[in-house]
Amino acid sequence: MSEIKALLFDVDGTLADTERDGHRIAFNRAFAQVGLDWEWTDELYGRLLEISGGKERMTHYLRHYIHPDSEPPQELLALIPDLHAIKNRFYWEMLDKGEIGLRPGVARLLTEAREQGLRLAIATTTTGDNVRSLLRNTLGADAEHWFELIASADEVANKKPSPAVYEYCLMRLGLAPTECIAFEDSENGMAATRGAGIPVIVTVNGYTQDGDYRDAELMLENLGEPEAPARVLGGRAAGRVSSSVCVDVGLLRKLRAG
Ligand code: XBP
Ligand code: MG
Repeated sequence: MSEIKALLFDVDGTLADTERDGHRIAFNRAFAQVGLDWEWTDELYGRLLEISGGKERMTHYLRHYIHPDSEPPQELLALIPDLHAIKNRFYWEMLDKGEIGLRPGVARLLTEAREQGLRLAIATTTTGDNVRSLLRNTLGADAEHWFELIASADEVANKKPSPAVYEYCLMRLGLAPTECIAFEDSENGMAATRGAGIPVIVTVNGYTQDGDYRDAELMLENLGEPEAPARVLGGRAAGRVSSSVCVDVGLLRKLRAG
């Protein structure tokens, strides 16, 4: 069994709960700013999250919810890139104001992994600018340099569930899939890791908790903290760990040892 050399992190939903109270709000502000009466409620956004990528999500909404029976007007389709840029500006504003924090255990595990010499990378379908803004505002000015690689929609066009972003990480890091562990929060994310052959730990959130994560090593409520361990909800290795855990490098090595 190979030794763990790198941890690969998804961003939205995994490092932070950015979707419901971050991107969703920012999308709605962008719609209002350009005079569209679209409103993505909490419930609707949960359904739209099936589509990875903000531009793809808006295009899907336009085609399937606003114009289900005909081709949407060209001017609306052409507006999507601008809407996405406006949405991201509202999103950065929220991050700059400190309105979005990291999920439990994330800062702790990243810090410990660095101390133990593990390599770190990001594998996301959002943009590099969004990742850097989140890292800067939650972990500090130099946090983007904690990661040897930020693989985002800027580098890889095919979004999750495609394994492309994880395959790109493996290629850039020069590692075999079994030398890595990925962290994801959703079925699309897990499918991307599995397509690349990388073992995955899934920390679910309100939008993703009903998914099927039997192929994950562990399905958890979050990464846990020593004083507040996270409940183990499923996964292939669930029988080999306690009913609640704090995910640290020791636990990751234990999982790997089988
Ligand atoms: C999640 C996504 C993204 C975000 C919005 O990415 O699918 O589309 O919802 O970000 P991941 P953008 O979980 O892979 O980090 O608007 O930049 O796409
Ligand atoms: Mg995610």
